[in-house]
Amino acid sequence: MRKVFVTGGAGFIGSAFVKLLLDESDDWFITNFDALTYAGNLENLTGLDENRHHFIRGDIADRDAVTQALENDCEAIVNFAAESHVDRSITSADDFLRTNVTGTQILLDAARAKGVKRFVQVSTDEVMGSLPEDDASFFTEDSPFAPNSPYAASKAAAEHLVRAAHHTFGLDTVVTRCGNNYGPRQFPEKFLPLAIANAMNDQTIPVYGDGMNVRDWIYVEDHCRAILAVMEKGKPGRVYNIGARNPRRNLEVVQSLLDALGKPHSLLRFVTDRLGHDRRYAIDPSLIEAELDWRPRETWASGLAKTIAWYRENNRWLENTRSGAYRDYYRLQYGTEVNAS
Ligand code: NAD
Ligand code: TDX
Repeated sequence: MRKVFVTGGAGFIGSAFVKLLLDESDDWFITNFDALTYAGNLENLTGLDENRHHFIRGDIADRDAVTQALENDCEAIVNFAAESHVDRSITSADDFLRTNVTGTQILLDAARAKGVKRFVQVSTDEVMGSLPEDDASFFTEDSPFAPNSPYAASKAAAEHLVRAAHHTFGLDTVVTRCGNNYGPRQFPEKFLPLAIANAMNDQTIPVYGDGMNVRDWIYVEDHCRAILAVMEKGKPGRVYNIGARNPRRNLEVVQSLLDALGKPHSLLRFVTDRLGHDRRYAIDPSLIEAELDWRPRETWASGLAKTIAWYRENNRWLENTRSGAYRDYYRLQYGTEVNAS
């Protein structure tokens, strides 16, 4: 068995990656290390093969817990664990620094101490800041760092620590930088599942500013296949941008959703803009396409249809995540109540 230590595997992308690994080959044994914050959900992991997947509740910023959980002879650490929501980082950056920065360094130290063969850091396009609105520029692997939110700054800091571990200690590291993921099991603080949940409940959808901000959208399984390709075939020390060549304005995203759900555009509400809101992200994925022969499988239409179908069929999952603390978060963030069905 090839051992992989996945952190944050009870979250949105991490759980999709765990499922993909288990589906792709019988060779993998996964230790899934996750603190189960508000974003972690054991319901995301139901039905997995217990002979090949072992869940440990633990915090990547807790050195002793990491040292205890990480076995020798691991093929790779794949680090998904993070505080991941930009709006929460604007309210308070404390948890972002602890998990995203300190946690990453603790994992890097543990990887060296236990002889882990490869360290995969799951990063984000947001470390490169915002592109100009009116040109056709894209982020490449050589784009300069320019993080604009506390979240992006914490992910940029983590990338610097990964780079330093490679340069100083010769640790085999690879970094992936992806854009906006969508798909099943995404926590409904993020724009797309929030919009789906609200629309399904005939509640208005808050669109920040003028709705003309551009995000580059990718179906979560396509992102996970790219991470797997980088884990298995990426060059040591390299950064790989991941994108499906699918940049879209937020307004267009909501309108497509409402059309697909058969709901009126009158559900759309412009609200006060996010502080420091990045205007445009667009990713050039040429390197991973050429070097690792990776391509996305889903189109925007097919990915969106699958996503909507999943939320329709999993209303219980959605309403569980929208209960309790989510209601307090929503009230604080939007000044209105969650109107569950
Ligand atoms: P998520 O918020 O859905 O899940 C994060 C997971 O990490 C949760 O299960 C949570 O319990 C766990 N976690 C948080 N703090 C932890 C800690 N201290 N120790 C152990 N576990 C902890 O996030 P996501 O959207 O699945 O994102 C996963 C990764 O991908 C993050 O590193 C994020 O920066 C990156 N990323 C996300 C996107 C996106 O569109 N969602 C795009 C690019 C990159
Ligand atoms: O209520 C909202 N209204 C709105 O207009 C929310 C929550 C968001 N938005 C806008 C802000 C963004 O322009 O929609 C866009 C997408 O917002 P988010 O889902 O919060 O994602 P974003 O800020 O773009 O960051 C995401 O992509 C990069 C992930 O959350 C990060 O983890 C990832 O690194």
